[in-house]
Amino acid sequence: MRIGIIGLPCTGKTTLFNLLCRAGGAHVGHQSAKEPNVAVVRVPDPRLDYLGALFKPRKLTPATMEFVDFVALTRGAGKGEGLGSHYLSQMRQADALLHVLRDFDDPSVAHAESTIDPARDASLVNTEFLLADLDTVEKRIARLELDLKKGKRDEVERELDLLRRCHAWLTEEKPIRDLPTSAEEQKLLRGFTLLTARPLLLLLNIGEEKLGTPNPAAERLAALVGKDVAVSQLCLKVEWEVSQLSAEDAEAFRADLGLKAGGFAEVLRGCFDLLGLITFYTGEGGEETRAWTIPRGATALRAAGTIHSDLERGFIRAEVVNFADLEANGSMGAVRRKGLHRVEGKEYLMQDGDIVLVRFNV
Ligand SMILES: Nc1nc2c(ncn2[C@@H]2O[C@H](COP(=O)(O)OP(=O)(O)O)[C@@H](O)[C@H]2O)c(=O)[nH]1
Ligand SMILES: [Mg+2]
Repeated sequence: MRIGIIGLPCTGKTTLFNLLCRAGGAHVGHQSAKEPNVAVVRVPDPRLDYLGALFKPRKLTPATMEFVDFVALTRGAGKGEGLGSHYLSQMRQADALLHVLRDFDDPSVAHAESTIDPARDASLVNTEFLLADLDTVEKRIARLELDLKKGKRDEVERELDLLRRCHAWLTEEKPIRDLPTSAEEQKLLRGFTLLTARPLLLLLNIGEEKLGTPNPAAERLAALVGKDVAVSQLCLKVEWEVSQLSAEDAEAFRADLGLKAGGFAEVLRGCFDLLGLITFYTGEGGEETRAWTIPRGATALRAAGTIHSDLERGFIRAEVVNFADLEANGSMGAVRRKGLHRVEGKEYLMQDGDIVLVRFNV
């Protein structure tokens, strides 16, 4: 899973990125000046720690998420101004977008717009994405119409029909994530890599003075929450300060400010939930016990494919125990004696916390 951190200049994107690196012990990759920074962040996971203590594998591997610190978006990016199209095409590779919105007032930090207004900024970036998507859809329609003349029929017509619906939808300034589609069309849509089809987390970077008080900006943004859109808030400046302290001091500091305990790891897990990801586990009695990430609603077959393409190709069945049952009973043996283990087929919808053994043909 790759999460793209986006936003206007000086909103706190890089601060967030650095925090995630600290929280998750990340490996940072940086290819060249034109490429954004990438961090592979280990997702803190108490359930995995529990499994590690129980299964005693040689290796315990947490789920990871990639975070990309994109350059700032600016007005006109959607029409390809500046390096707009280059960066937008990189953003299309992200599975989800995390939009950092400035909601702190600090005269010493420049702002791209003249006032602090997160709802306006959210809609500004949304507009650029709508324009960029319209452009993508128009180009694809033009290409497919040519194909049609060359005599390719059924498939092309199906795709054209969907693209024309996308076009009308975007023209009405509506994001593609809200477009009603069939499961089959969903698959086609994924191939279009449209920005407004991506799940979106709006993260308000609030000023210290707003900590612990009701935030009108958050309430206004709440109106934007819908399918695959969530809103969250953080004071990145304070989070950064806390991250510099020892664990003990950090807890005291958090208690003082009335901040949620548990640190930034908690927030990372929050993103995870908001973005509709679930975790499953493999490796009872093996060399390695490992946590994996898949979207909610993914099938056992897809889970198998996440582990290895061989498992997807040769899939026979999945043997499943849910973590909650394991924790309640204390051992896999006890779970089996109670008949709480299950045998599931390809179409089984994976549940968060499933511990899976995939049987497959080589
Ligand atoms: N006052 C205040 N400053 C912040 C906060 N978050 C970030 N900054 C400052 O804003 C500037 C830009 O932050 P940065 O993370 O580099 O923004 P980016 O351009 O979005 O990557 C830096 O000087 C940060 O120290 C915050 O919550 N409050
Ligand atoms: Mg930056």
